[in-house]
Amino acid sequence: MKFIGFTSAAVLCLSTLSIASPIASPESSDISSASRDSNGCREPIVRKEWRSLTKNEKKKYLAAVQCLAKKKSINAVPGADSIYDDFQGVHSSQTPNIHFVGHFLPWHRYFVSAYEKALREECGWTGGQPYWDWLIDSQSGINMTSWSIFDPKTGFGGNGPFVEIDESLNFLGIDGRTGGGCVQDGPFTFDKFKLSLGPSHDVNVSNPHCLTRDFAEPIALTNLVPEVIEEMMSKTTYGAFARRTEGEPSFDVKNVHGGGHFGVGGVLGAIGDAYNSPGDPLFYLHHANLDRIWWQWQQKDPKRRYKDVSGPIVPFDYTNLSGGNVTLDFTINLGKLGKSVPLSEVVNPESGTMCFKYDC
Ligand SMILES: *[C@@H]1O[C@H](CO)[C@@H](O)[C@H](O)[C@H]1NC(C)=O
Ligand SMILES: *[C@@H]1O[C@H](CO)[C@@H](O)[C@H](O)[C@H]1NC(C)=O
Ligand SMILES: *[C@@H]1O[C@H](CO)[C@@H](O)[C@H](O)[C@H]1NC(C)=O
Ligand SMILES: CC(=O)N[C@H]1CO[C@H](CO)[C@@H](O)[C@@H]1O
Repeated sequence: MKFIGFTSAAVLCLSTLSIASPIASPESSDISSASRDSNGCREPIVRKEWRSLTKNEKKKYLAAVQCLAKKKSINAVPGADSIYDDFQGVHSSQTPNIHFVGHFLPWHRYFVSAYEKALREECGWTGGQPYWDWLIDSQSGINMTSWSIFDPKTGFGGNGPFVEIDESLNFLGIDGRTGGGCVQDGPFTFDKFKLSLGPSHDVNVSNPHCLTRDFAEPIALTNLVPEVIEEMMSKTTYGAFARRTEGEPSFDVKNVHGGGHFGVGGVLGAIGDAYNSPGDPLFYLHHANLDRIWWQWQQKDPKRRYKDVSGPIVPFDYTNLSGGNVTLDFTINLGKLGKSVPLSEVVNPESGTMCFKYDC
């Protein structure tokens, strides 16, 4: 499958829809309009693929991210200097509890939605949180260094320069890393964008530093593949779907979540650090795409799937040997960035506390 040269939004969506289909049935729109009516979500924000934004929209979005990184922190964590850092800090401090659990997808849906809200309310962004459909790139045959998402003018800038490391630091065995230093072009170079949190996991101290990337093209090309999406989409329960989305903390089993994080972040890149990954603005486009795939999966049987959550409360406790499973009453929070909500308010993006949908 090759997707070279796709430019229009209508065509873009085919890349996963052909897999995600069937079935945006009449039933599905009944369900979502019903929830809109009861919740006042009449005009959901529409999230689009990065490429389908106009040049001007791209410019405005990137400026809004830079703006958030200059807005004074609300002290969600002590080491944050900006609101952008607040988001990274909340993710970092909750990292041990929000990965390889049943609420991985709902927590990240809520988190990205709060970020989208901050971009809109604090920094004048008027659209939805864009997503990055990495399948279009991974299947294009184009070298990763030339993927349009990394364009210095219309994208997020590219790789960092190569930094040699002791292989003992590469505990996941990441293949083919090519960078590791500060991003060198685009809107997020150190003169335009500073992070205060990371690379340590201590959210109490501010350590102003640059955004790093460490492209590992073999990881991106082998994990961001249609076969994995097909496997995810074939699952009939949320528990199985969510577990297949996260995969395992190893590359023995291909997975798209890790493919995005480690393909771009390698060993030394911010987005490859489980704690500090939201330090890379691309995190939000990657997670919006994962969220979209969950949404597409939900659309196949909305009546049932908007109510289906399961999976362990304790990380990796897939057999419930220690902590039980999440239910719709299980609560998640974003610290100072968002009130505590039950999963029932997060499972449907067009009801509860949120009001957004995807273009496809
Ligand atoms: C992509 O470009 C880099 C740098 O020029 C090169 O090392 C790498 O082999 C290329 N990848 C592919 C799949 O051709
Ligand atoms: C950060 O500060 C909190 C209290 O403000 C404390 O409980 C925590 O241990 C500190 N973390 C580190 C890594 O020092
Ligand atoms: C939790 O889920 C696992 C896997 O589906 C299942 O084996 C286990 O019985 C569940 N535990 C409870 C308490 O529901
Ligand atoms: C077999 C087992 O350990 N079951 C546990 C699953 O989780 C619930 C809720 O925490 C416990 O009460 C069970 O003992």
